[in-house]
Amino acid sequence: MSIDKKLKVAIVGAGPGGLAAIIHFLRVPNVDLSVFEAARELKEIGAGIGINQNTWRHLQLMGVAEKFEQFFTRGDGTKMDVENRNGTNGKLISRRYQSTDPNTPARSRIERYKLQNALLSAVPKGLIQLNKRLTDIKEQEDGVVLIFKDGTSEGPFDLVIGADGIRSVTRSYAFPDHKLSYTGKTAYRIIIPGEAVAHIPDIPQGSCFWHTKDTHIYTNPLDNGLFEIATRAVIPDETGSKVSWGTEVPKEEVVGHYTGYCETIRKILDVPEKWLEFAIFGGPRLESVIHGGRIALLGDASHPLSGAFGAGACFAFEDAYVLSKAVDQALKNGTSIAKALKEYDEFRAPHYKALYQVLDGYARTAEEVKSLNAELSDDEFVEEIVQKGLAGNTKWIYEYDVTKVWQEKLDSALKGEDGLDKSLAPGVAAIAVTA
Ligand SMILES: Cc1cc2nc3c(=O)[nH]c(=O)nc-3n(C[C@H](O)[C@H](O)[C@H](O)COP(=O)(O)OP(=O)(O)OC[C@H]3O[C@@H](n4cnc5c(N)ncnc54)[C@H](O)[C@@H]3O)c2cc1C
Ligand SMILES: *[C@@H]1O[C@H](CO)[C@@H](O)[C@H](O)[C@H]1NC(C)=O
Ligand SMILES: CC(=O)N[C@H]1CO[C@H](CO)[C@@H](O)[C@@H]1O
Repeated sequence: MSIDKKLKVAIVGAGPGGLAAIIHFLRVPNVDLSVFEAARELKEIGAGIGINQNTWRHLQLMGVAEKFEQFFTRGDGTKMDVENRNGTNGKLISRRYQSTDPNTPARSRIERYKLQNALLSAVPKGLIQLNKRLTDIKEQEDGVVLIFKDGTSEGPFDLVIGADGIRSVTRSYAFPDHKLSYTGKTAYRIIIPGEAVAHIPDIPQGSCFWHTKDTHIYTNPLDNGLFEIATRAVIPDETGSKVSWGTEVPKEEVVGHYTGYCETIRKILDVPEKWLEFAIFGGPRLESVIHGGRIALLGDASHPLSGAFGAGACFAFEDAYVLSKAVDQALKNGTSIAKALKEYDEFRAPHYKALYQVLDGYARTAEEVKSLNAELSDDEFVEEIVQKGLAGNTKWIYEYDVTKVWQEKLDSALKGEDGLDKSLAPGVAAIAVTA
């Protein structure tokens, strides 16, 4: 590619991952960016999203953390962070208070649209083309062509980034054998005014997980006086009709799954007349998320973790960062985009693998506890699970600083195999200062 020709990059999807990709790729010199989003307008579904330490780090990196009032809030040691309770009788299993560390913002949970608005504030107006639903992809010698539902096509592009979420059309094209299926689990979620539940006794002051053997419920006071409820239920889909995401269902479809819970929960669940239903889908784990040297997946399009770890947006941010850095390096090195994609793939795969191992560990823990202690009561079971696994060692996920790890990779590449520091060699000096 000649110096004066810009790299034509297309991003498909403007969710958290796509927006982060926009922000990071705008920082890469010599990129001509196009963004296509299926929605007619950018609006978020009524749900909450957790902002953990790592998410804050990325919001800072993207220059939008200051948009959040919560970013400036520091714990004074008295504000409750998260509790685990016995869902059957409400008994406290564990409790953590918000950190007093002046260097870490409070862990907080906000409405999703706020996250979207903050990211959008860093995106030039008009860059995102709305009402552009990708339906097909064509690979040509001169690049990748995107075909949309409205009959138009765009391209060719030198790089296509599939940030089109769990039902990614980009993924279906790149990995035709990858099929999503219903996991047998459904989430019901809703945000209501806090005053609607204020009269109910024993409402926890912070996030709370209420556990029983097969399901759990998550309650959480949000900012602005709102109250969020998120539940999980095991619901077989005999008719194969579960395809919905965020559809409205009446109260009657929800409360029946949680009759075994304590009174506080039953009273809380009785308040909303309508809920949003999220049937949870999953698919085989992809070892590689790139295709043909010109297509890369990120976020839920690459690894839909269905809300596990409450950090899917953050994983998408990490992906976007690494992909942009790898492409930036390729442009500076004068190497191919295919090489950048390979680097992206090789950098991210071990991280996702480690996440999947945690999930496998959870599944094993639940099975082990069940098989070793068949006579355990529901509540003892819950206690064991929480102690052993669910509240277990996932700290590294939230402490993971992708910018640092990426820099370490660069640094070690600059030191030759003989161990000598080559960073001052003329050819690579420029990289060292601009990385
Ligand atoms: C129940 C549940 C709870 C969760 N809780 C949390 C949480 O607390 N914290 C957290 O960080 N994460 C959470 N997540 C995960 C988080 O929602 C996702 O990981 C995150 O939204 C992924 O962002 P994304 O940009 O990859 O995909 P998405 O948010 O799905 O965005 C994809 C975008 O692509 C667009 N699109 C789709 N198809 C096309 C097409 N064909 N053409 C053009 N555009 C298209 C969509 O309209 C959308 O705007 C949760 C997930 C679930 C299921
Ligand atoms: C660019 O050069 C650096 C330093 O030599 C190297 O580590 C990296 O793998 C190269 N990346 C690409 C995409 O060419
Ligand atoms: C461990 C524990 O406290 N379990 C309790 C959970 O709730 C049930 C039902 O109220 C009690 O019987 C358990 O003792």
